[in-house]
Order: sequence, then structure tokens, then C-alpha cells
Amino acid sequence: MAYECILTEEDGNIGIITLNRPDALNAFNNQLMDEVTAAVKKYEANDDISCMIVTGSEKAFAAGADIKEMASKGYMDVYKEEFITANWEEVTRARKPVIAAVNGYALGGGCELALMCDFIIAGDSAKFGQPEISIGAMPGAGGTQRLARFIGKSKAMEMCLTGRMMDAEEAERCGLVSRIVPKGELREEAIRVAKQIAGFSRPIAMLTKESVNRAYETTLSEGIRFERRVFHSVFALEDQKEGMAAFVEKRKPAFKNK
Ligand code: DAK
Repeated sequence: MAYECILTEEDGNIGIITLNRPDALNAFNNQLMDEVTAAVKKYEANDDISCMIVTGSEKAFAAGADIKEMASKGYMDVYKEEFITANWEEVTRARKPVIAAVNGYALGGGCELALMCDFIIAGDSAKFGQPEISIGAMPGAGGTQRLARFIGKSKAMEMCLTGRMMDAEEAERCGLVSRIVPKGELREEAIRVAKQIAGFSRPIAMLTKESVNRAYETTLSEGIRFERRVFHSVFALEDQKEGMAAFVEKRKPAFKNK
């Protein structure tokens, strides 16, 4: 598939998806979301890729759904075409780790896409917000749910009800982003972190991701039980034998993703 709204690049064992509609601040039209879906599926299926990055430009990660494309849609249009469900959520189905690297605006659906990734590294210019209320809509891609879980009710409610933007400092303080780096170093830092993850055992990284995500889907005791079973299962992997042997022998492990 030839992409027109995104760029893709492989760097070692990582796949980088760059949102690229600069004239619309990377607003999500259907084509862009179809392309993101295709690229995530491609990297999921590619046995050489262990980790993905989703990023945008220095000015905007993404300014949300394309308001010009959706302005005239009626209820039956969005219901029939399964607007959002059809092609927005592939990132949430990825089993390999996905990092969002956010500079500039991450608004509406842009903030929601970042929230669908496993964690967010922010450039110091990042601005997060759910401004849908100001255009007569509301978050529709998980904003009311994921924000509330990640940053708590009070801030989520305030952001969704007022549409105000949160800067990178505040986003780090409330746990929305894992950390902040200077905006010019964002891509390089995200690649460094992705390569670090990709250097570990892929099945173990995938199992770890699945276990952390369980924390958002179940009770604490069920989550602990899930973690324990998964932890037991890693002792069946060659990579567990290799990792521990390498520690004992004071050498670097050579993981085989088995
Ligand atoms: N859609 C389309 N075009 C956009 C856009 C967007 N979201 N955001 C920016 N652009 C376009 C602008 O129209 C402008 O294009 P031209 O006029 O030059 O052709 C270009 O990008 C540059 O934007 P600005 O001139 O406005 O740039 P500024 O630096 O002055 O301002 C801004 C940057 C990000 C503060 C501003 O562009 C802005 O407020 N953009 C809109 C942000 C926003 O409201 N995002 C939320 C979108 S709504 C659902 C229904 C709806 C939704 C979900 C579910 N259901 C039915 C289930 C809603 C989802 C959303 O994400």
C-alpha cells in the first residue's frame, strides 16, 4: 500500500509511523486512519519488528478528527460506517509495544490516539486537550474513559468539559506522559527507548505489556493472578534461560525471541 498521509520507516527492529498531513496539522481523515491501521498491521506481522513508534511533526502530533470531513455527517452516516471503530483503534489491538512520541498539539482524537499507545514521551512543546465540546461534539475515541483512568476524574472531567489544553509539565505531573524531553530531541529519544525495548526478548515484552494492560481491565486480585500465571509461563522460554545465564556468567544476553 502506498501511503499519502503517513510516512513509515524501519530502523533496526523498530517501525516508525509518522503522521504526515502538515496542511491540516495531521487531522485524522479516513484515509490517514486507514493508513495507520495498515501500517500497524504490517509491523505486527513483520517478524523483524519488535516495537513501534507513532509520532507527528514538531508543530502537531495531531489536531484531532478532521472537522472538515466530519462536519456534514449525520447520525446514520457515523453509525453505518462505524465511525472511529472501523479504523481508529488498531493501535489498541497491537501486541507489540507502541510508543507515542508527542510534540505540539495532541487534541481530540490526537490525544485519544496517544492514549491508545502504551506510553507517551512528550516534547516540551506538547499540548494535550479534548476540545470537542467547543465544536458541539464530545470525545468519541476513548477520551472520557482513558483520561479518567490515567489522570483521575477531576482533571479528566475538567479537560473534557472546558476543552482547556494541558502543557507537557502538567501532563507529566498527572501521569499522562512518562516523561518530557526537549522538543528537538523527541524523535531520537523515542527511537533510543524503542530500541532498548526491542533489544529485550520480544515475547517477554509482549507478555509484560499484556499484563500491565490487564490492570485496566480487571480487579486487583484477578490482575495479580493473571500476572502470576504469565510470570510462571516465562520459565518455559529459552530467553529466560539465556537472560539469567548471561547474568550469572557476567555477559550480555543474546535473546532469540523464543
Ligand atoms: N480538522 C481539520 N482541519 C484542521 C484541524 C482539524 N481538527 N485542526 C487544524 N486544521 C487545519 C486548519 O483548518 C488550518 O487549515 P487552513 O485553514 O489553513 O486550510 C490548518 O489546519 C492550520 O490550523 P490553524 O490555522 O487553526 O493553526 P493554529 O496554529 O492557529 O491553531 C489549533 C492550531 C490546533 C489550536 C487549531 O487548528 C484548532 O483548534 N484545531 C481544531 C482542534 C480540535 O477542535 N480538535 C478536535 C477535533 S474533534 C464523534 C464525533 C466527533 C469526534 C469524535 C467522535 N462521533 C460522532 C462518534 C471528535 C473528534 C475530534 O477529534
